[in-house]
Amino acid sequence: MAKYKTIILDVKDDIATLTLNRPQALNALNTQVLLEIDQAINVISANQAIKVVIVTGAGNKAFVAGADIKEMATKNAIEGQRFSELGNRTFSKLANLKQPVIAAVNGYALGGGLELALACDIRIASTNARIGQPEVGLGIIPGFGATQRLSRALGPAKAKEYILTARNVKVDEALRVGLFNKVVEPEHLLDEANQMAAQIAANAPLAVQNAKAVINEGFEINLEQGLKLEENTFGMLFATNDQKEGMGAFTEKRKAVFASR
Ligand code: CO8
Repeated sequence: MAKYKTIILDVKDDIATLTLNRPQALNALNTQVLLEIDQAINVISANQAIKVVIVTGAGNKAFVAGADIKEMATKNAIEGQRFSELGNRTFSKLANLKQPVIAAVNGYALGGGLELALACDIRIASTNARIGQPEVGLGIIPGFGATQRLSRALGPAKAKEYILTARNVKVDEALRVGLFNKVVEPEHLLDEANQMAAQIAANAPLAVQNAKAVINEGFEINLEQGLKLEENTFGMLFATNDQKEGMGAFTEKRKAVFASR
């Protein structure tokens, strides 16, 4: 089992919870955190038994208060670019993980923190969450994906408003614009995330993973190509035991038991 200093990876049954664990720095993302997230993704990806992943932050104040400003403060242009590349590589790997990922946003999700949440598939937030992209107030632009993922999520006008004003956005607004799927009281956040994870985990794993992959891929290609990809993947799933089990269970009026084959 890998040893981590800045994150906790906890696997219970078929759900993995990855907790960013630097509460004294509001879970800010430094190089070590990003490298450990990358390691954890490798572990999760190799474990067939894990069906869903939850990402959250330690403590009751922050999911992630951004990239580590103290580490970034002395970087030159080359080092800044390298840091952006590391963040983008790590978050794209998370976004492309075959298992679905739920962000449980338990407080501030600013800068790199919102970018981490945007790399997740679903975002559930606690009522004390605050999001924002404060980078232009620090003399930089978002560097871990928001110029691309926030505009794909919200459209360019809203993404530009958030990135150019750098303002903090409260939960009601984030829910209204569709950045959060759900908002719950802080004490219910992890339960809510686990409930949704269990609901996903009860479905055919290959179908769940392919649905995620086809939706993701659809953003990179045109509609015709996307529909073709859907048809091919739909057809491919008829060659799985999960399809036989799922439809067999329906006709036999029993609960399906999926073996992910
Ligand atoms: N980096 C490093 N340390 C941080 C960060 C951060 N992003 N955020 C908080 N901390 C530290 C504080 O310095 C403080 O440490 P210490 O006790 O040693 O002074 C501790 O966490 C607690 O923070 P506060 O005392 O500030 O807590 P408050 O409750 O008063 O305030 C806030 C909470 C409002 C969240 C405040 O901490 C804050 O504004 N933090 C910075 C938020 C921010 O600007 N984030 C964006 C960073 S930039 C970014 O994410 C860019 C991503 C892409 C990078 C591309 C690479 C080139």
